[in-house]
Parts: sequence; C-alpha cells; structure tokens
Amino acid sequence: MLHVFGHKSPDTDSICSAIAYAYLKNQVGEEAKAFRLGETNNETKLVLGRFEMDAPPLLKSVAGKDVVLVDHNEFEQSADDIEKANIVEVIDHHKIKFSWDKPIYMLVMPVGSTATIIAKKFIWKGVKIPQEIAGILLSAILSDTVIFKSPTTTEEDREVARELAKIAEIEDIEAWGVEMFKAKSAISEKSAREMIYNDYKTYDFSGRKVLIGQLEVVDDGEVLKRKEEIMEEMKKVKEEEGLFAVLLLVTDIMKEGSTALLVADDVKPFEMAFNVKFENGQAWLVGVMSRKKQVVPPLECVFKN
Ligand SMILES: [Mn+2]
Repeated sequence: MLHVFGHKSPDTDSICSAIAYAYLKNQVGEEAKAFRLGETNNETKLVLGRFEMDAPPLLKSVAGKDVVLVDHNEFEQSADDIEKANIVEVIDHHKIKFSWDKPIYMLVMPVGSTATIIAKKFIWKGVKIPQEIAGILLSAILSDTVIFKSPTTTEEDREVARELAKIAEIEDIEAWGVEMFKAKSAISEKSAREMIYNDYKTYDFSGRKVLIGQLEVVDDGEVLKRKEEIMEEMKKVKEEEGLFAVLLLVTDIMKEGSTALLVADDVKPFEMAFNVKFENGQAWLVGVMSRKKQVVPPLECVFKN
C-alpha cells in the first residue's frame, strides 16, 4: 500500500493534496492511504470541517514502507526516517533538492500549490472529482496562493480554482478564502513557541541550518506587540536545535509584506540576501509574501558564496 503524505508541520496544501491524491490512486486501482506528519492547523481543521472530511492519521515511521511525497521533496521536511522508506513518487511545486538511488515518478510544476497539480492529474486520468475533494483542493490553492495574492500564483492556479469552485458549488471564492485566513491567523491564543512552529521549515544552507517560520496574519501589530517574548523563544529554539539561525516571517496579507524577526549567529547573510538592515532583530521586507519564492532563493544564493 502506498503511504501518501505532505511535509512536517503540515499546511492545508500538504493535508488536502495527500487526501485527494490517495483518493485518485484508489480510483485508478492502486491501493493508497493519506497520512500526515504533524498536527493539522486551525485553517485545515476549518476546511476539513466544511467538507465533512476527517484529518488523515498521523504517521510516525515510514521505514520499509512504499511512500509518495506530496508538497515537499527535501528530506529535512519529511519523515525522520524517510531514507529508510521506499520512495515511489514525488508530486511537488517546490525547488528540487532530492536524489534517490532508483528511477521514480516525479511530477514537479512551478505552480502555486500542489493541489493544482493533483487537480490536473484527475483531469489527465479522466477521473471525476467528487464535490468534497474539489472543495479541499480549491481551499488548498487559496491557502498556498494567499487568495491569489502571492507572487507564486499562476494562471493555471486561477483556472483550476474556477473549475474546482464549480464542482464544489462555492460561489464566492474570495469570501471563503478570507474566512480561511481568519481561522489561520487566530494567533491571539498562541504561545510564542506555537507561533514559531506554526508553519516552519528547516533548511540546510551550505551546512548551516536555518529554521524559517511563517505567520500569515490580517494584522501584524497583534504579533509584533509580543516581539520581546517571541524573540526570547526564538533564542531558545535556536539553542535547542543547534541552528545557525531562526527566522520568523510575520506576513501581513493586507499590507502585502513581511516583518522578519531574526536570531542568528551572523546577521550579515540575511541583510545581504534581503538588502535590508536588521534593527534589534527586526526588518520589514516589502512585498515579501512567499517563503519559497522570495526568501529561500536569495538566502541560498548568499550562503553559497
Ligand atoms: Mn504547497
């Protein structure tokens, strides 16, 4: 049986793409089941609730299992024992940092969400998309593209979203997107640690490990008034995990930019990458909405040199 799952600290795209792809696999005669590698966030809970679906079960170990990675390909972001699994497929929309000792099926497209690719696969395979699957795929597109505002959004995402909305019978896509973001940015009850780990990925930049967390909010003031407390916690996380740096992006989807909070052994590479000065560990990154497209590539470039 194929175990289908997205990245650690799963977002709506990772959960919904796994569910939809496992469903598609079963429709074409391959036994598959969706899993998750961590707790589902509030936004994902709202989405699954609306379409009356359960969150997939938590997967602890993948050793010896046949697996399909969706929405990620870097081992750092996958199951802890991923190297002991048998990877058979990767479906993703992130940069590739992957190598495997056998030929595998890999489908990577530079689109706004993995859900967009999965929806296309239904069409290619001639499999009808059920209403609830259309609903969760649409929601995943809205989540990853920040309601089509993120620079990662492509015309394909918009087209696929329109088709999915018809099947899901969602008339006001925008309104549903805003409702989702409100659930996602309900941060007032979150501890500083929960904010850091809300949506994070750990990257290896030429041997230096950097944890990059992101909070997408409707009003960044609500987070920034707790800056001292958050930075203290970031220092602890950096120590505990033996990291080079912890970077937290507080992305304001209304202002269309991110406040970066940074705790690092050396701030210079970050200042060079973003062309800003960090003051007391804080800098405003104009127009930066996407970690994948606007934060990781410039860091990668600076750390390489
Ligand atoms: Mn994604």
